Amino acid sequence: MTGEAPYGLINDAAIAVEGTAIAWVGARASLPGRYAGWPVKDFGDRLVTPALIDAHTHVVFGGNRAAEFEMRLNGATYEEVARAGGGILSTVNATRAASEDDLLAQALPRVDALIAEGVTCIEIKSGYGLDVDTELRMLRAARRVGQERPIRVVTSFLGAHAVPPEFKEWPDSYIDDICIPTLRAAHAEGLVDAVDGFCEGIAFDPIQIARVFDVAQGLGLPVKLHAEQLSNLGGARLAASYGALSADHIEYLDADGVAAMAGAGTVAVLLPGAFYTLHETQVPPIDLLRQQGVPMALASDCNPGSSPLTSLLLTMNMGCTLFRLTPEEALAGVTRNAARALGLSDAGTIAAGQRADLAVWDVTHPAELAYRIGFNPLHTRIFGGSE
Ligand code: DI6
Ligand code: FE
Repeated sequence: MTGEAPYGLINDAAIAVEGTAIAWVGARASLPGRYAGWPVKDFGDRLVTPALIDAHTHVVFGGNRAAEFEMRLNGATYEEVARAGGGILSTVNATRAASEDDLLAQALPRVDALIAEGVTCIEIKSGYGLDVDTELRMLRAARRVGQERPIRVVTSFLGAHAVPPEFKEWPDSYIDDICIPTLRAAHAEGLVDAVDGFCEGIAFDPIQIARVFDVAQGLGLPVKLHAEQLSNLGGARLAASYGALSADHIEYLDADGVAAMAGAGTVAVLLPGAFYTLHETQVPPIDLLRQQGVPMALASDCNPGSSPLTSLLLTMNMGCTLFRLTPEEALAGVTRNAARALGLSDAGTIAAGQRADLAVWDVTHPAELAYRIGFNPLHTRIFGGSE
């Protein structure tokens, strides 16, 4: 998947893998002589792509929200759901009540579903603890996912996800007295690869997010932001001003925000699972992002409320059907641009020097990956050169 052809496709290709990395890729007829006699794995006429990368997930959390899903479909109002203990705070309560082992055990089946579709790298956020101990416990469980399974885990600290009930009237105090000290503690423990926030009327405003980002910058950590999901607060512009890796959701992003992201090289992470689950009708400004050359990634946003989704293939289909991405953009969105959204330069493409993280598919054309609904054509998943 390099070169100029659509998808960078090479027919009758060979990939030389040495240890955990790709050493050479090209037409089989041009394979350098020094690989003669090496062990060969013949995948026939199957398609090989970079392994998939899920660049935005909340797979570590306690409990689920199926009961609230059912209540709403039986006619309960938002208020009734909230009074019955539903919504994001029900996940905070269930996560606070869960041990690190519980959190890990609950996350692994979700991760396994992703792995079964050829995912070899996943971002995992904190943000359902909203207190020091639980945020740290979530991040420790996230790190352990990468020890328990053959998958690379990249963590994001999302202390600024929601205002916890005990700080309902004092969101600024939550940011200064809990969120920021927790970020420092998590960083000191080596648990944080990036810092995220939720910039929204129901969460934190740009001034509060900026306080968290200032600390991230001081610690040398990259930032990213849930921005413009339900309204436009200028979150993407703020994120871009900090050189953010990505701005995520962005249904309500405007032209200024797109220009700011283009200028900063900030990736647009599109989350069609949340769009679908929330019956959103405002589509992200795909044409503007294309025109301005903003790289677009696609991710599951796997979370118990707005996107209980553990399929990147379905995410690709939704990206095409709901957002009108091309199948080629969808594939780039879960490979090359997903890697970029995580700041990874050694993943997401098939090229010499990259990690040998590959997916082999029982399809004849790459468009089939996004085209089918609820079908998994994965043949072989290769993680760091190993099946
Ligand atoms: N945006 C979302 O869609 C989720 N978090 C966020 O920042 C919702 C999380 C939840 O409802 O549990
Ligand atoms: Fe999210």
